[in-house]
Amino acid sequence: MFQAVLFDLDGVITDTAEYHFLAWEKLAQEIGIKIDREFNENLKGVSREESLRRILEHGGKENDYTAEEFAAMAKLKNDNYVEMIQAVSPKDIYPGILQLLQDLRGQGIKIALASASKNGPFLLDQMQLTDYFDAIADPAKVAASKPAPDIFIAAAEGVGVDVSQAIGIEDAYSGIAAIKAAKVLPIGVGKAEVLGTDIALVSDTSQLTLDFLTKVWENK
Ligand code: UVW
Repeated sequence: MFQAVLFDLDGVITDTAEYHFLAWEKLAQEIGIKIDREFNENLKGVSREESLRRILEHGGKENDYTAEEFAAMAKLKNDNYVEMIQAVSPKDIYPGILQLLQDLRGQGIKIALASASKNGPFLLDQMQLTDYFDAIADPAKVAASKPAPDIFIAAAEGVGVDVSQAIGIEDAYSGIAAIKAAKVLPIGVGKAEVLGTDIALVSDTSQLTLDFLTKVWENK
């Protein structure tokens, strides 16, 4: 049996992936770059700074700003995003997630957060989920962001479980790549076209039951 589950947050525990998109779209518009939901797939699971780099590159403006201007734009996006997430509450937890957390706890399976977002701890608090988490990996302390394995390795270390004994849950391509690189067993929330055909997938979080995770683990 697996000993830990390492969760991404945005798009797995709640719908903040949408708020990230809206906040990036607003910032991009302000600097004359158009982004759409298809392009946004490239930003999912990616750090704030890397997301901004990708947006500037997309608009051909990667050489147009100083380091100070870059930092100011990242801050502007985050200020806007933080304003949007003030209203997040337990009502915003995705279907099935609370039950899964309770069932994992009941079985003594460790739970960790492996999110690239520095807003992760605030969001867990808003949804009253903090107490379910045995560890929250700090994205500011890992050397490389997803698709590098660092945040998943840090999350497993945080709960004292070897990566070979953990399951990772992600909705983003870069996140699944990070889970695989960490040698954790991946489960994807989303479509095979985006996440690949070689991993266990659910189309929505209500299918993320302890029973499902156990079956995926037994068939690995
Ligand atoms: C991400 O966008 C992933 O992180 P943050 O919430 O820190 O901007």
